[in-house]
Amino acid sequence: IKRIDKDYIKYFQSEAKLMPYTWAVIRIDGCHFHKFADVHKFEKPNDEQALKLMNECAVGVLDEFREVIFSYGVSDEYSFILKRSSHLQRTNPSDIVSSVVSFFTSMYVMKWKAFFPLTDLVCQPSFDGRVVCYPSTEILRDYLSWRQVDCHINNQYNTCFWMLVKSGKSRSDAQQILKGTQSQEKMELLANNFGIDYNTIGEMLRLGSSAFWEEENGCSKIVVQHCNIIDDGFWGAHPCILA
Ligand code: DGT
Ligand code: MG
Ligand code: MG
Ligand code: MG
Repeated sequence: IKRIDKDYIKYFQSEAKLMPYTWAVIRIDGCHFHKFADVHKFEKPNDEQALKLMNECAVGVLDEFREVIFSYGVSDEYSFILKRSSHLQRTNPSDIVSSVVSFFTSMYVMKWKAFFPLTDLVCQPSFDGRVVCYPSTEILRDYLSWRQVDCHINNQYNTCFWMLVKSGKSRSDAQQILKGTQSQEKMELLANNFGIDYNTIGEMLRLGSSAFWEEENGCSKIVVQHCNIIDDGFWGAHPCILA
């Protein structure tokens, strides 16, 4: 048997590391979930069970990867924030991302029936993932705000779009009606045409979901809340998360 110098082979492995003392964010996103949602007949624009399944998987990730201190999810994506001093930050980024992605995906499959008892899982869900390091808490907060603003904009648009379509408009007509409209106009469209006060739509749909560790009566547990993470209020009430 030919003997191979192991150091020589290892030389080809990339040793890129996460930047130390930064906030590392792993964001996973469902692959082709447009199709996955159609195939499994997810409700439009939002399927509450599908979102709750995502939240359950996120709770599983927090429980398994104790370096994750906060997570935020919307639609088919979830962002996981690693503690700044996390030992994971000293390992290879691809190890962390692939571990979280594979754990999340298998959890999604394992928990499927609990959330969709009447729907068979007929194709494999898969997720992609990436990790990005943010050098300051301020930039991390901006990142989270960006995701929550995205949630708001998409949800408002999709709510209007599907109300128009369900009321008999064609998809292209609905698109045309909404083209260039501002947030306020969309609120008025929902109120005037459908009697819907946008602000009364479920918090999970409007604000997305945050899963994080919370201290309660002396013991820590993972909670899922639907709160405003853009304003200072939430962070002021939970100073330990980004300490
Ligand atoms: P990708 O990420 O490039 O592989 O492609 P997609 O199709 O996953 O696109 P993405 O991630 O930009 O958008 C998420 C898609 O997932 C969106 O087009 C609709 C679908 N989706 C997510 N949540 C729901 C839901 O609650 N109900 C329905 N009907 N569809 C959903
Ligand atoms: Mg994607
Ligand atoms: Mg996707
Ligand atoms: Mg997505």
